[in-house]
Amino acid sequence: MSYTDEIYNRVVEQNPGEPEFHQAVKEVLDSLKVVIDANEEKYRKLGVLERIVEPERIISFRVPWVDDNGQVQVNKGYRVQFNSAIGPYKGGLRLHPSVNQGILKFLGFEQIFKNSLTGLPIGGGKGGSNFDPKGKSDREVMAFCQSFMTELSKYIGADQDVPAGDIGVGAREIGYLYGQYKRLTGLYEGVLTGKGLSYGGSLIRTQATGYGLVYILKEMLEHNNQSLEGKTVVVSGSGNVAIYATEKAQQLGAKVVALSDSNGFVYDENGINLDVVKEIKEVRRGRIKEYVEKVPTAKYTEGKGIFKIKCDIALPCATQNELDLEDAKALKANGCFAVAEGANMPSTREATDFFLANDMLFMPGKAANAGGVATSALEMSQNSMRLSWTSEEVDEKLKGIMKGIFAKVDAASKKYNLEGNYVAGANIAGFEKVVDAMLAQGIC
Ligand code: NDP
Ligand code: 2IT
Repeated sequence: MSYTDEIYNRVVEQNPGEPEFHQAVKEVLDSLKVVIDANEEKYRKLGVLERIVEPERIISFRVPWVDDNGQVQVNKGYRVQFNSAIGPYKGGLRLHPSVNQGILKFLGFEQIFKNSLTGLPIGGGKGGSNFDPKGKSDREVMAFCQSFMTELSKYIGADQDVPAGDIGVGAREIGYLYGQYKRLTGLYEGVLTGKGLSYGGSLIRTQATGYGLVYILKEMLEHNNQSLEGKTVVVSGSGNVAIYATEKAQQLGAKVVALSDSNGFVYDENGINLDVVKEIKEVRRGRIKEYVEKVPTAKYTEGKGIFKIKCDIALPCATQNELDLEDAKALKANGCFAVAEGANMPSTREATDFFLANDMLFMPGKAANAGGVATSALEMSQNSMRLSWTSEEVDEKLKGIMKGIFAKVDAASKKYNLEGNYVAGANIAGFEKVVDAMLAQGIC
């Protein structure tokens, strides 16, 4: 049996009940076969793959807090510190009822290669809780965040592990977490990114994941003699990534016709009015179906089905495995020719394989959504220097980073005669830097 297959079997056996983690590991190992086979003896002896699939550390803890009725609630809290070969652990915190250790391991594993692709000195980590922020008062969210940070603060630091936002964690939550970290440690340092601009945040971080997604999409299209102008785009989700992907796609001349949330999706053939969406989602924390109250010509549909809408380009920006084989086939049948993932692993393995087998342009999340964490690393740099860059400066750096990621992914795919397979390219290019750093640092 090949070394990669052997390690995949070992991961399944040793990590029961963690299907998303198995899925993420399998995709990476399948891509790495061409690299590993050429150096199999050396990599086996050094236990490279055994080490890379095992988190350096997982911290799991109790998060007790008091709700508005005076009732004590208890949630599970986690931080997966996956790999620190190239820098301090870096990755978001997710607050969603579906969160469990397996999901955070998949996200932490993806983060290792994503962070490597940015070219910046950041290792891979992820954390979060099964706390559901939906319907909670600001005071309840603060009580949860303070309790969560009371435990987490023992394990993080500006040069150790630097969390940020993810699903359910935005500016409000980062603010409460930061305030509690400061009270507990007395340190005013860059321990979190995605901070508010008045206390050490970076301009453009809020927009960075969505903007970066569209920047690399543009690179991919131009490289393949296509352009974004005049194209019809479907974006799933309506959170941080979806909103700013829509904004940048519109600025660059595309028409975004649909957005969704976990209840359903809206279709607006005239192009989404983003001011309406921002007011619903960023100000009122409402549901996407409220869009049709403000724009009566738009249509709301309850449930799944956003990828059945006719489009040229699809940008899944909600959550893992939201786009399955049936969706992939519908996209192709409707003339969609390019997909770039704003979310982490939004396409199932079957959908990804379908895109690749049918010559669709496909940029996987670990390359396509890396602009968020890259700008987080820029926030860390600014905090260390005690300086702030202008929007233009950060945006220019972000553009350069996304261009650089496309070039690396493209070059790695060509090096192994897999031109156009950006899944293989991203996994290989991300892996090469991490493994080089790991081997240089000895057995650790
Ligand atoms: P938000 O919480 O801002 O928005 C999440 C969006 O996805 C909401 O519209 C939400 O709908 C929807 N969604 C979440 N979970 C589900 C689900 N189980 N089923 C259907 N829809 C769901 O999160 P972000 O925009 O920050 O994150 C979106 C994706 O992008 C995630 O995969 C995240 O890991 C990834 N990502 C985020 C980065 C960042 O900087 N924020 C960076 C890189 C990747 P609802 O409100 O109904 O729950
Ligand atoms: O998935 C991700 O890359 C993020 N949620 C952003 C992480 C970060 O540290 O900015």
